[in-house]
Amino acid sequence: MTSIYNERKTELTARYEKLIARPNQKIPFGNGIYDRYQNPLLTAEHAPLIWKYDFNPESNPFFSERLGINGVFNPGAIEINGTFYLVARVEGVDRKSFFAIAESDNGVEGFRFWDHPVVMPETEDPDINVYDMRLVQHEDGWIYGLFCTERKDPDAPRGDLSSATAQCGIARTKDLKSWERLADLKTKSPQQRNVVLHPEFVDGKYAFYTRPQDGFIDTGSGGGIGWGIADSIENAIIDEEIIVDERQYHTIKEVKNGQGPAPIRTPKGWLHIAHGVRNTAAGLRYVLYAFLTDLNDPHRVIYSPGGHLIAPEGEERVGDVSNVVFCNGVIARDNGEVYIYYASSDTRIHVATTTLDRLLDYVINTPQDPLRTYACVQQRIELVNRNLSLVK
Ligand code: M1P
Repeated sequence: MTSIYNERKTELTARYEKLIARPNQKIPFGNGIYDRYQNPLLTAEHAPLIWKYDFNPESNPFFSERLGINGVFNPGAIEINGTFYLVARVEGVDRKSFFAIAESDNGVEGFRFWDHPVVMPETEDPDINVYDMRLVQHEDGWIYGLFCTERKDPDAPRGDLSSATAQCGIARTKDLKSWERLADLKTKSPQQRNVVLHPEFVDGKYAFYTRPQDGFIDTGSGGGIGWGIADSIENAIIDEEIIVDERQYHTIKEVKNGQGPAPIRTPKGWLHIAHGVRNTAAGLRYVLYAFLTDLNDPHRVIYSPGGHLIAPEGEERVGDVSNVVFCNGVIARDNGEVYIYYASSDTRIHVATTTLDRLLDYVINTPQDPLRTYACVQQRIELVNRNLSLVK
């Protein structure tokens, strides 16, 4: 028995260390807007062995998994003193998600989880599941983590064990290690997901991007990326939500959309990355898109390029929830580099790197979706004709 224990532990440890040390290269010749990388940054296999195995040979003679990990995805992201931190959504094989922090020196490889997952305090109404943290360094000095807290719908009919309510949990920290849980955000919407704190005060108040919706999955009469103001963060209440970016028929955000990470302040406006969802015969398809809002009026869209910025490709298309890319973490460095952390198919985490200049060029110079085939063809013919006059 001890030999099985020793053999498996030694081999699995070596494989784990090799995985963490694996270099990651840019995939050459991208679309000019950003670069993808060969390997995902974090997967279920990146979960430390001490999270999964009982290391005592007497109680675990076969060195078998005791608490398996199903997926690692949808991370919040922040840079502190030159180190890149991801607060990943880690999903156990029991379907419950929790948060855990992984760090890297360069943001594209070498991410290693801390030994202990985040201990997120509960409110009086305990969360059944928590996920998708948006990390925000707010100008009030705190780092906030806003996330989805999910509980069983108290009004679900007897026997319905699937209906749930999603709301926005709020916690804050100074060091990513100890977290103070605040009251959940209150809005008039029965469901909230993809809520994000704006990094600056607006007229001395806290501003939020929201996603009001009627059902847990379906937006119903709701949807769109909303905007609301709260006097306090300790007991945040939004009385009125206005819609910043609406869903639209026959676009990438027809079924629903949601703010990604907190927007990035740029000289030209607030740069947003969001996700849009449409339905297909094969189920929902999630892609990422970008838009720019006014610096002094962060809920007013000033540029809105048509189509997606990132769509699932290759192995990204397959996973627990296939045909999904989702982003709730971005790092914009002082030197102009931008690291977009996105997850594919609710399974693994990737990075796309670019610069603020490239993203602004994309957002400002990419035409809007003209919403009709005829107009789309006209748009493309104009491009072709301009190009032909240049190449002749
Ligand atoms: O499964 C895809 C995504 O679905 C939800 O996003 P949304 O609320 O926009 O539908 C979230 O549960 C997200 O975590 C998940 O990746």
